[in-house]
This record gives sequence, structure tokens and C-alpha cells, in this order.
Amino acid sequence: MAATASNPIILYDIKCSPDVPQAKAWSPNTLKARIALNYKRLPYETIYISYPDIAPTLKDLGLEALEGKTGPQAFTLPIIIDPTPSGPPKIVRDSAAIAEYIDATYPDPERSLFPNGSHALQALFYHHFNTRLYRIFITLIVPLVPTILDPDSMDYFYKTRSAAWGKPLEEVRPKGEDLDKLWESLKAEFDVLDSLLQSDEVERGGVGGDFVMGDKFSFADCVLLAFFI
Ligand SMILES: N[C@@H](CCC(=O)N[C@@H](CS)C(=O)NCC(=O)O)C(=O)O
Repeated sequence: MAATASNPIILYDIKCSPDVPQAKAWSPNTLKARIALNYKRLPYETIYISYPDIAPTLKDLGLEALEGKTGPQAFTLPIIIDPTPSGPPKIVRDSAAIAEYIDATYPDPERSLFPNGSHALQALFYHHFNTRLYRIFITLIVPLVPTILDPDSMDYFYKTRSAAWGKPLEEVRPKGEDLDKLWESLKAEFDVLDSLLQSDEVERGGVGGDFVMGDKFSFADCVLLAFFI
């Protein structure tokens, strides 16, 4: 059967330290899927796992490495498992794919994540966000992540991310003047985003509203919200 309160969708998310209870769900990637599920008011339960358990857990579920990916990029969260009305449960991986899947599988004109054929424009927004804002944000934030992780994840994250950046994690975040410059470049990207979003304003010919699509919430807002949380 399709997801119900007694047979909900399962969302796999990444555990954080028990000492940071207020930040239980913390990963911007898994938050995109979580916000999408919440917006659509779908019944779901979360299974939190540590970083070192992601690949083994996904392999146990029958998943293979993502095409062309190796190491920590081959098996990633979020994934969801949807019970589906007939046949085996459907496993969907990647936050954007999850948003598209739940929108198509649980259509609700009042709560659409991709309203009015906006798939391509939202994909463009997502690409812009990932390649401009997120790219800077990650340099600022990744070195701080181990401080909120559970002990099993801490060591794994430190090693895999140091290897990915080719230097010890504590050296990834620039210092002094270079750090100021990085913050300035992030501010400049936000200024671009802000000026683009202002075209939604009624005085500028838009429909008004506080969302990327003006008066309609969409997956693009999940992306921004996940970043700010
Ligand atoms: N584009 C993917 C990115 C997912 C991703 O990179 N997830 C990271 C956590 S933030 C992960 O699970 N990494 C696995 C690992 O480090 O072993 C999405 O949006 O779902």
C-alpha cells in the first residue's frame, strides 16, 4: 500500500552527537528531503545512522555504488523507502530525486514541489545554488562538522573529508584575510540571489510572496531552507 501512518515512508538520515539534541537533523542534504516530506505532509519515520554505517546499510538494502562514484560519494544519504501500493517497496536516493518522486507519487495540487511545469527552471536554480552558494558555504562549514557528530562518525568524517580536500580538515577553512574574503564572496552571491528574488515583487511585475516562485512554495525553497537551518 502507499505510505500511511501505520506503514510510513522511511527516511534514512545522518546521526549527530547525542550532546547536540537541538540539532538532531542537521545535514543540509538530508534536510532537503525531510522538508519536502514535511511540506507534502506525508507519513514518514526516520532511521538515523552514523557515517561509517551508510555504505554497509545501503548495500544491505540491495543498492549499488552510484554510477561513476567511488569512496564516500558512492553511497550517500538521504534515501527513502516508500511502501508503494503494489510490488516491492521503492528505494529512492538523492534529495532532488526524492522530491521529484514524492511529488509524482503523491500528487497534491495544493502542495506541489514542482508547480506549473517548473522542473527545468528549478533544476537550473538548484544547479546555480550548488555551484555558487553551496560551494563557498561548504568550505566554511565542513571543517566544523566533526564537532557535532557522534563519535563513530567523527573519525570517518575527518579522514574522508581530509582525503577529499587533500589537506587536514582544519586547514580547509581559510584564516584571517582569506576568511574575510570568503565571507564577502558568499555575501556577494546572496546579493545576486536577493536581487533575482526581488523580481517576484508586485511593483516589479511579479506576483509577490516570500518564495522562490513568488507566492508558491517549491523544491527550490526546500533547498534554501535546508541551507539556513
Ligand atoms: N546530491 C546528493 C548529495 C548527498 C550527500 O553527499 N550526502 C552525504 C552526506 S551530507 C553522504 O551521505 N555522504 C556519505 C559518506 O560520506 O560516506 C543529495 O542531495 O542527496
